[in-house]
Amino acid sequence: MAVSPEISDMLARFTVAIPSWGFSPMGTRFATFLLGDEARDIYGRIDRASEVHQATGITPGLALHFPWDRTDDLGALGRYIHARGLRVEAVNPNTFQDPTYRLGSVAHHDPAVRRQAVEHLLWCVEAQKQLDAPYLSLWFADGTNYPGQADFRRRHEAVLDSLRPVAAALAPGHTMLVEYKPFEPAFYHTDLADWGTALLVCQQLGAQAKVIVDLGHHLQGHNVEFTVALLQHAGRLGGFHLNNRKYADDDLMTGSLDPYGLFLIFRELVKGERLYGRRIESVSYCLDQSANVEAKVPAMILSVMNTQEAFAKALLVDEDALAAAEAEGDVIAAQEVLRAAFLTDVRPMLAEFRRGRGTPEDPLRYHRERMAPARA
Ligand code: PSV
Ligand code: MN
Repeated sequence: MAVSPEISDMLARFTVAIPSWGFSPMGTRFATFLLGDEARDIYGRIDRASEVHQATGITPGLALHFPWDRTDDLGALGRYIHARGLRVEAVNPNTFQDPTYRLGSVAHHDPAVRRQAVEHLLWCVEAQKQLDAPYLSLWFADGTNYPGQADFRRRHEAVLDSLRPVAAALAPGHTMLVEYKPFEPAFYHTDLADWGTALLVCQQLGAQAKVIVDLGHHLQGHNVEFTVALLQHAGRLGGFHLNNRKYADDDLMTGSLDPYGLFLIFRELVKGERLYGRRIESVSYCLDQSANVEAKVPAMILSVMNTQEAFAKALLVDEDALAAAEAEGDVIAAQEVLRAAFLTDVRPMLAEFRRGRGTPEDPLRYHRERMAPARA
């Protein structure tokens, strides 16, 4: 299949960031199975992200999580990352592990705990500047487990008060991403429960605050592509945490269970650029998955391939034909247009695209043949 200049240009602008935490030992509440490819420290995590980039050619960005990735010398960390042809895409603060955060962080009833959380967030803004990471990616485990445990409105105001100085400290051009999640670890309510709550908070924090959509953070049946379209329409779509869910925040490999859903999300993004001028690279795409029974590097590579294929299929959607079908009220014709794009085998097109850039035509095979034996 010949790659048109427009498609080739959009493929070239599409990158996926790799989360450092995805290479750490992972488990469920029941067990952690070690396969031997887990990284021991941040340098091992960077090395594995670099393997993913060598195989895929589209994953130069790295998402760091602090304090998990903390080192004595951020400058040295940045140099190590750059020396491997990578860059830092996102800095993720962590205000959910310290024992003081048992009842929350930025929404906590105790101002001293909120101050501790804000200090860490501000440290992360400095790290973001030093590492030149365009995104500060925020997720808070804040919430309650029982009715009456805390006052919703007070907690909402506390979230805003805590985040205002953080938003004010951002460098020009940098973006703060606000992630929502309806439950876990809090099970009665979370302070940033859904895209509406996240949007409400972003609207109070200024233009640099945008919503990040983690594909695993919706209740059953949620129409994610609708959320994506509306957030983009409001100018508040900041990024994605890519994974696949079946029940909840399962963090399975992206595109492994519901490739059609992923395609529909990318269709909205591609349409956003083609029809509304919102460039696809103005949004951050970052994997956020956890491999419990599969090897981590190939799991990342496969997720990147699934993501790139869903994106490539979305590039093939005939929006003119869809608009005509809508104007005619022809529901079946609209289905045919989407089917035509989704059922296209884009693997030859992507192989050609990769060949043109001098990157491996089949990333997973490349990894299996060239890189995996090197570690064994
Ligand atoms: C929370 O479930 C989450 O999706 C957030 O993005 C965290 O930063 C990440 O997982 C790792 O715990
Ligand atoms: Mn996430």
